[in-house]
Amino acid sequence: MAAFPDIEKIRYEGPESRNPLAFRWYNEAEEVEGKTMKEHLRFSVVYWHTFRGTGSDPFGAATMVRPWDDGSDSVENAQNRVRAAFELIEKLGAPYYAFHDRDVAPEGATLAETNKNLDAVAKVLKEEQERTGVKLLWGTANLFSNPRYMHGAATSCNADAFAFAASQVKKCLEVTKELGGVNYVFWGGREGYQNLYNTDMKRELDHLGRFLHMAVDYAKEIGFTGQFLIEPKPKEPTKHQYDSDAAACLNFLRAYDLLDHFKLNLETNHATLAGHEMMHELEYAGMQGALGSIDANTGDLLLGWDTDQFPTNFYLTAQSMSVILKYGGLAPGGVNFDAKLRRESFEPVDLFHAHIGGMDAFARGLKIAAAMRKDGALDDFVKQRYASWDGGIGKEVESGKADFNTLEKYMLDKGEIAPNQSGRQEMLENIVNWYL
Ligand code: XLS
Ligand code: NI
Ligand code: NI
Repeated sequence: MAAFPDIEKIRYEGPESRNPLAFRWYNEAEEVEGKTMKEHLRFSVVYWHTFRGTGSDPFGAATMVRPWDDGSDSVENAQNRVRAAFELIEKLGAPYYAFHDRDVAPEGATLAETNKNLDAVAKVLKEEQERTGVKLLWGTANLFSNPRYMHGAATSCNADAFAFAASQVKKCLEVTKELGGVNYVFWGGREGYQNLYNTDMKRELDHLGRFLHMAVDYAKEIGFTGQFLIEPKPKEPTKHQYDSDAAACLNFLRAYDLLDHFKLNLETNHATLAGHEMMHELEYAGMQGALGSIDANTGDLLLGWDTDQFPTNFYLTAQSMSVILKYGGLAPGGVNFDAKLRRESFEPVDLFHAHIGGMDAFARGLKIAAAMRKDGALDDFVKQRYASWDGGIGKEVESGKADFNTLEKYMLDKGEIAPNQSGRQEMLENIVNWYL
């Protein structure tokens, strides 16, 4: 039985279309900078929000009661849900999906039973992947929901929690490999702390480093070749999350000699929670060769938590895509909609509206970014702004020829610096608006 019987495959109808169940910008075969939109954007649907989100919040119960879900925790129900999920993903024309082990299959009474449940659901995931051609962008282990992880997983004070988490990641890596996953994500859910009075931070970080090395070793052992990604996020659920932003993650990876094995999965709402724009996080990762993938969503300026809304703002997507294009794209990563419906949007069709909006926003952002890059208005300005480094004293500094003595001599002779020039921020902001 179809989960979405009234909805047909979503088609591209162009910017003039007034059909809310059609794409106005996402035309998967359209080429931009020599690649199709499908190749650039590599859209992915998340299993957790889209198929396990219920709309419950601390003030009220579930609002999203799905007709295909019997509400039980049975393996059979989990398998049926997979079929509904793939119907949606296929009708959207998204080439990828992503999951946590615990979203797709119920936890059993023992680890062995839990693993068995996961295998039973993975079998249906594989069938559906083969039936539809939809692929797995990434798998990840949920190391934060179960109360056993109250103090963290790899950074728990309880060594058994570390061992359990390791077993869970081991299994999840095997399943991700079996399903042909092209990445594997580590989001440090409860890897952080609330208070230093009870926390040995150095010891916890050493353990996290060990844990990730073990994961690297195990991937090698089983021949999993997908890209490993760390997903930064500050202050939620713990006050001090260890992976708080791109810079903190890269410093950690460097300190524990893991830089060669990991890139970053950057999420828009996490960037803003960290006090950064998404563009900053993308640029920071990109310049260090660590731009892996993105969790595409948006926050709400008036609310201070991870509201995980679908992105609809062309300005934001154009900014993101301009940095992504600059660093040569995301592959094998993608644009993963780690986003959820508002509690009031409880009907199945809302899942389509949300994804259509997100996909169109990124397609439009891609076109805007490509148009700006073609004209080179910003690039030329930036290049010209740093022209003093292309020759003379600037070049001597950059090439390592100058030192404090030569610089002092240069300045004593010259007396004062060359006049500064305007940064022209307002003009540049206006130029960006030409393209919107
Ligand atoms: C939570 C994170 C999470 C990761 C995957 O805030 O975004 O959903 O993407 O564990
Ligand atoms: Ni995320
Ligand atoms: Ni998030």
